Amino acid sequence: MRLDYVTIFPDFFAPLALSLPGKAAAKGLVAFGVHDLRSFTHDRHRTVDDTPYGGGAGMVMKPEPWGEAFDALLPADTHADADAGRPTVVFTTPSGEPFDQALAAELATREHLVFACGRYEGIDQRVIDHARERAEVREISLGDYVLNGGEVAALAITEAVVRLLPGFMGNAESLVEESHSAETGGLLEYPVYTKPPTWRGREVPEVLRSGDHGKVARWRHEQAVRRTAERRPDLLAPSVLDDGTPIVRAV
Ligand code: 6GU
Repeated sequence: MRLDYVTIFPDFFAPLALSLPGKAAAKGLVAFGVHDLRSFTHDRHRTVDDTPYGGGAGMVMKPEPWGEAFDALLPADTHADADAGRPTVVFTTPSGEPFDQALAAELATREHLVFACGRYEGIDQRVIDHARERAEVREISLGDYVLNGGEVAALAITEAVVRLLPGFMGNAESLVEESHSAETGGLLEYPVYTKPPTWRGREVPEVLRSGDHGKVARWRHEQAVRRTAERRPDLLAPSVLDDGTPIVRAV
């Protein structure tokens, strides 16, 4: 997989050389390219923003540097209605579709991701519309809060995607059991413990030291359901229909 980043803050992407993404690059599983949007400007001040048409606060990112960046990073060839095999351009924006594990898994199937990191009040809409003629376009948000720019979001999405690539994780099982995987029914992870058995007066739950694998599995499932109900009730299947009728499941 190839991943490119277009940004006015290339230094934000230094961490790609570290940790898991860095190891994946060293193994040749992924290749990263970081591109300074200002290198696609031609004026003395390397201008990337301007005032919004229609008025209002803040500045909007100008279309021309983005167009040149896409000319450099995307094939000119357009198969307007066939996304298969085209690069995917990810615009990081608080007004995008919410990022989740399913979207990470979908992006992990792509050959080429290009992250367009917006700053200021956003990017001229024509840039997004133009990109759709040359690539699959996804506008993605990390959640319902506002970051100053899309760089940190692009890094977060990268880490979630790259760790799903075959050959990336040392232990494939830790991919299966973790929070939000479809395999655990979308429940949050149960609490985990390691040695010592007593630490600062706190004991590891007895069941985990019982050696009874069935009992351990049941305890973990119960803990996962309890945690999910408390912290993320939205992840649990509804227990009543819209009209209030209880849903009864066979156990
Ligand atoms: Cl992807 N970008 C920005 N700028 N803010 C965000 C976000 C993305 N997701 C949540 N807030």
